[in-house]
Amino acid sequence: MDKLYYVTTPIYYVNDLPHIGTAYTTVAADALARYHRLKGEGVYFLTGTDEHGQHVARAAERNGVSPKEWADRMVTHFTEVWRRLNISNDFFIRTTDPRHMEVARNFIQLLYDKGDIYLDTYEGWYCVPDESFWLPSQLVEGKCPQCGREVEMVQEENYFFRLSAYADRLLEHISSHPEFVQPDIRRNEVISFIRQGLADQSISRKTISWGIPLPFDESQVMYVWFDALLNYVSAIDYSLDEARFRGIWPADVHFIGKEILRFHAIVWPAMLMAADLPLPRQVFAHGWLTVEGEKMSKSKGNVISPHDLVDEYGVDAYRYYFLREFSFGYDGNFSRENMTGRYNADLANSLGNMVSRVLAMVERYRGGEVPGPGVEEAVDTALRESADLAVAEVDRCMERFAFNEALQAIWNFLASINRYVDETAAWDLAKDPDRSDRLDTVLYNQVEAVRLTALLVLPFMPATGEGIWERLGYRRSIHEHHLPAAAAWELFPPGQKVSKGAPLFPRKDAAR
Ligand code: ME8
Repeated sequence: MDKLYYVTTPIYYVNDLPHIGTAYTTVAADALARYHRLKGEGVYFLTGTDEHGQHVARAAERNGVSPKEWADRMVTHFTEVWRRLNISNDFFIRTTDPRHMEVARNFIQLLYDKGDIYLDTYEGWYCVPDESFWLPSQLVEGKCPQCGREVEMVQEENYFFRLSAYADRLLEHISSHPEFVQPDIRRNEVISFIRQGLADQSISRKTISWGIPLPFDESQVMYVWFDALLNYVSAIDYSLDEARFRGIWPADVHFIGKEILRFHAIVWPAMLMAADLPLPRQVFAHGWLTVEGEKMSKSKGNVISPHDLVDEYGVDAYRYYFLREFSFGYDGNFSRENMTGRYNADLANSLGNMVSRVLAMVERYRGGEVPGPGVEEAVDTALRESADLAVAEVDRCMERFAFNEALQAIWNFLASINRYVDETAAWDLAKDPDRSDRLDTVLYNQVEAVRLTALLVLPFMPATGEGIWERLGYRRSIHEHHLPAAAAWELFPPGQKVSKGAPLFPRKDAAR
């Protein structure tokens, strides 16, 4: 069997509720996973939660419950929001899963046995919310250089991973595999960071008890980042089921936010090299979203829950907006006005109205039964060609995770369909009984274009793809059809009955 296409999101800390930032990565990974399934490939899509560490222990304490109880309570917010956003993950990993803990212990033991782990004294700063160690020289005005919050002095005997020993190999790998860290700006950042010299990484904590005990020294627990990174291999049974592991690893892509690049593009590959495991094919770091121009933060009270937006716009409009509006890889700014504008222009008008118009015409002129096509004219050829172009272009864009460009290509096709509907003017043809054959062809082509639309939007807007498919009268699921074969023109079976159904995206009042 072919190796599965393996895509991951970061595993999110259970302390924060999921918000539009965490959902951004997850929705993008979902669209990618669904696109590969649409192409008939086997896919493994992983997300989950990061549950150990000092800040989780402290939050639990503040709330008067054990860390595990706290994690159990918080994790339901994640599973619930992913269900609502129609996230099709194949597994949900929790770092408190006994299997994960077993794999993490096997892994660290292996590195210890190979001599890549040693005991030393750590003295430096620690940012608890970010769970990151910092050297005095790295602090910015005495605060965490990452998040600007207070840091704490840590002085304890820790185990260290010989990260420095892998610097040359890492540089070599990144240089000879330009696709390994993307986008290029992140790749350059990683290269210059490694060139400055890598310090060995503390990978255990002595004064913390909420974590995975080290197998070779039960008085210490694994550093939460070492533990967390291992989720990518524990979920697929590294060291437990070799055949399963080899059928999925290496990851095709780890989607992450740019702030956790170093862990994924330096520490993680070095850990894998130390364990003699193949490296992921790519680490792709996307940008950060702001809200109405500001960084999201609990203290500002501007954190947006996906639930609120889904209540307001619906799940597919949510997914569409975030993938269409922002260029994956770069920072972006969320605004409600902008989302409403896109909803009305792109979804209510270009997509929703077009589907309704086309199906209403088949109902009106042919009692809902789609006629067979006749002789092709130039305008029909142009429509068919724009469909082919969209299918090819979407594939090229998805190859490089350019979700917004893929959607742009689909919307170019929708513009062609709308043009075709206007130019062929079925309503005029319907008045002339001599042009009945031509009307058949026009109606058929319009429906065929709607069929392709359903397939193309499916990874981005699964419920919409399914909803259009149903309106097209198919009994078998859209998920049984795969690209590129299903994109061939004239596959719609003449005689099948379609129905207009309810509007897909009712217009929104802009004055909200
Ligand atoms: O870092 N814009 O978890 P985390 C875009 N547990 N993406 C955002 C975002 C924003 N404003 N805010 C968060 C951790 N994200 C670790 C990861 S992985 C082995 C361990 C997304 O809960 C983005 O993907 O802080 C970012 O990398 C992630 O959430 C951080 O989630």
